[in-house]
Amino acid sequence: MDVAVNLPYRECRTQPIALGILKALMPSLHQIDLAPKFNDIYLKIILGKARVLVEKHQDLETKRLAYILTFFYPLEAIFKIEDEWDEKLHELAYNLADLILGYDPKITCFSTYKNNIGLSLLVAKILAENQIKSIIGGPSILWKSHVYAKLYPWVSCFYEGEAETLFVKTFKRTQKGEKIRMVKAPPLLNLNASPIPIYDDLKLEEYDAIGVETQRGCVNRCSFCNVRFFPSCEIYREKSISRIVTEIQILKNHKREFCFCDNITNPTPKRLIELCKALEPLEIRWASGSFIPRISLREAYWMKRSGCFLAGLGVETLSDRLLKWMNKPINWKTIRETLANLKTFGIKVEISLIKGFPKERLIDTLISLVRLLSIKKYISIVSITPYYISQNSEVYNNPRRFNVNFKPDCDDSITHTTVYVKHENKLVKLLMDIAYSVIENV
Ligand code: B12
Ligand code: SF4
Repeated sequence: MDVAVNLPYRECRTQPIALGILKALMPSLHQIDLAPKFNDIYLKIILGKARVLVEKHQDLETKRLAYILTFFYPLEAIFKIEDEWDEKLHELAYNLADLILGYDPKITCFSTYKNNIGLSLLVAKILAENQIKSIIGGPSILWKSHVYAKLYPWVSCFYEGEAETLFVKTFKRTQKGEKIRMVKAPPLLNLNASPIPIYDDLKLEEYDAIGVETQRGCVNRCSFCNVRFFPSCEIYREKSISRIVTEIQILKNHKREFCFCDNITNPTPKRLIELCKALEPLEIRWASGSFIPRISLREAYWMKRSGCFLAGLGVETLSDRLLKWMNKPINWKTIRETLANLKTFGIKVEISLIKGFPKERLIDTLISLVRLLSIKKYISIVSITPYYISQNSEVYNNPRRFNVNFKPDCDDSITHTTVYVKHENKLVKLLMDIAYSVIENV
């Protein structure tokens, strides 16, 4: 039986939607999500390797550390075993391959993120040694499938873009024994034409919430983000409200908690209110991690009425100066009002911040700290992500504007990030680190 697989490490709060779409397109595929069972062990291996590398390379700008900082196991480990952590990685890959072999597939389709692409390549290699073909797709295959095809000859096909348009054709050609190597699939123009995902082989009850897409792409242009260059996010598209309702009606037989797996859940107040009004009669509970903190009292009211219990806000910083550099369409006033409005209706809030954006000065960090203390009562969780340069983002395309210098040979084709040189005053850096450690514990 051919299989569609998701390997660790992928957070298991929601089921992998891509596997649901692959099954809907090709019902004979069996879905296997190995993340819930193996995430912990894989994370332990990544962190073990990270410790070794940090001790070995004091220079935090090395490529290998850039990988590790984004939970990425160094790809060299596919070819050579250097220490006990590489050994553990290979042992895990053999275990995972054994589990997949138990289904006796001829073709394995991997859905990959940058966090599990290395492991997926390694498992695909073991499967290839057993004459099993593989197709690898997902957001880790962005626009450089030709690089992957050259580096990893054992993979039958690297698939760039949305499965809806060319997956079935690609699968059938692979089945016939054609050597395709790579596919650049065009985007699906009408998102309502994406099939309703089927999760027959996954236990949806095991996840915290059921993930649903309401849109793809994003209407904003934040300077640190490259999402609009993702083959699946180049064009902003929305599912119709009635289509979203149909999907949820089917899935709510399994669970009543939902999570919108979007880049942006509130593109406009009109769309958000329409969505909430349509969700209200369904009597579900829902969350989303992708809100722009620009939510009025009326929107907050409808969010609550329709069952919203958690709003994740892309705040990034509380300094207006830095928000302008980030080209984020918000400011301290909209952030503060949004938090108060959500609090009025008892919606829990998680805010995300970026640490170390190139234009960040000590004063910005201190402003964030002081302001955060003043709004502490509105926030349940603060999550901080260290800044790294995403290729094709505005910062990457205009490094001079952001005072960024790249190292030679600094583009990484696999993580789609870039290592850069930062000229920092050590004392300033220390003070910023202290401020962020306070922010983290607010
Ligand atoms: C929801 C979401 C989350 C949620 C839930 C994830 C989950 N379910 O486990 C949460 C909040 C937990 C999360 C966390 C993180 N996430 Co996240 N997340 C997303 C988001 C917004 C949607 C994912 C989704 O379900 N999309 C819907 C499905 C249908 O899209 P898809 O998987 O891309 O599949 C389509 C195609 O890619 C293709 N396809 C997919 N698989 C396959 C396989 C084959 C064989 C083929 C042919 C085609 C194919 O067809 C599908 C249909 O068109 C994406 C952004 C985005 N818009 O994709 C980021 C994204 C996936 N996350 C990302 C990251 C980096 C993270 C974090 C590491 C962030 C952090 N700094 O901590 C963490 C940890 C990730 C982890 N270990 O799980 C990155 C991944 C980057 C990359 N290049 O791989 C993305 C792309 C965001 C970004 N712009 O950087 N995330
Ligand atoms: S950071 Fe979020 S809001 Fe900004 S462009 Fe990227 S996906 Fe859109």
